[in-house]
Amino acid sequence: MKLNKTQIHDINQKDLKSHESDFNYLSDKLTNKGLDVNSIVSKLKDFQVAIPSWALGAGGTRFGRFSFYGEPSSLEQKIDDIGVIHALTQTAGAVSLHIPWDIPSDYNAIKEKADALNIKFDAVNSNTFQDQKGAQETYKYGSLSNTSKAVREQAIQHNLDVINIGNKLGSKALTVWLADGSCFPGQNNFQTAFQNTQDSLIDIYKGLPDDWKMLVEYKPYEPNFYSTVIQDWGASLMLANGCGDKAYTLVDLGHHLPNSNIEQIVSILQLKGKLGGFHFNDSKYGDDDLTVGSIKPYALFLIFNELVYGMENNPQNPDLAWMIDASHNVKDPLEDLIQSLEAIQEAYAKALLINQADLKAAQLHHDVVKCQEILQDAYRTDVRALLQQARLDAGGALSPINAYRNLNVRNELITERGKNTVATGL
Ligand SMILES: [Mn+2]
Repeated sequence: MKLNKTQIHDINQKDLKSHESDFNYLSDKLTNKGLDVNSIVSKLKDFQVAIPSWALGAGGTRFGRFSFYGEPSSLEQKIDDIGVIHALTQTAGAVSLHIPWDIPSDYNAIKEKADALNIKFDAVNSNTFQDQKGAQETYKYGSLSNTSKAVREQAIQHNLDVINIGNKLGSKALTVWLADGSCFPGQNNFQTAFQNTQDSLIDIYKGLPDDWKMLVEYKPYEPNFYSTVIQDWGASLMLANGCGDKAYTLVDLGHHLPNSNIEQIVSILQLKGKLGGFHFNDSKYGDDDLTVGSIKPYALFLIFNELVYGMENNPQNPDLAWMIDASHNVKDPLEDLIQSLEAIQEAYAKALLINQADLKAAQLHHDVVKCQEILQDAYRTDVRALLQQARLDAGGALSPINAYRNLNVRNELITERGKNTVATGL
């Protein structure tokens, strides 16, 4: 299924008048505060977030999996689905592939399809957290950290293969997330596991093309419940530093212990020029992979405040790889991704409203109340008209969810693909 601009344009007509009045009202208000509304709208238009190839089907848990029907059963169909999301939101102009779940069978055909839908290939993700069909060695007791050299070599080779696949598609980054760790005290020697991981990452790094980045993702627990080899940003940063300039830390919102100050983490990593990528989701308890902004929207805004500050003040930090890393059981996955994209844009837009000069002045005068007023004034502003304007300018939908429903996308997909298709992934 492919949406065209005319369909979206027609649906927009109904809400155009009320949008214009909302936008003009907000635009006047912000302009009076000294903000450049055009520049904010243009930044929102430029902000693109990669959709992971595994989020387009219903996510399962270890207790079950409930399909939403019409799921994509091939990489081609996954790209089609991202094309639908991108046509509506104009924010999802990239895909992040998971290997081996999504190895292209015809590289040129996939590239042409993505090109036609305006979708780029963002970071490629390796998978050494489950055994692959026909593999010689098992990752049951770890991959890059394993005490067995043969296992480590197999895992290193897999990552090199992933780089090779990504290279053929135009990707420029490899994301490494390891499930490696231990479930019980005494099971692993922490130092051996860490050193093996460092040595393995260095071997992978040697195979990285010059214009590529390696993104090292961390996570405190799960699937291992006593220790994880790359458990936090400190471990990730040490490993990245041990590899070289092209290796960076990747922050995933859900990969923190409760109440971690994630905004402080991203801030300091940008200061050190070592924040490489960011995975969006939301969580109540752990790595819940819930829709972005559904549980802690204020925390997301505070993170964006630091990201915006970093993007403007830290030239030593490269452009970030943005990706949604969420997937679950109870929503139409495409609607869920649309909601996530909206929440990301909303937090970004609010952060762009913060007057950084005023905030700095209030900080210098130790005016704590004023500091909070500045942040919360931005947070309490309803910025949805800015998001709508950015989408409208780019040919997207004023309300992507309404348009998705009015165009009957899910029913069309079920008619096209049937009820029994299953997307590859977890
Ligand atoms: Mn992630």
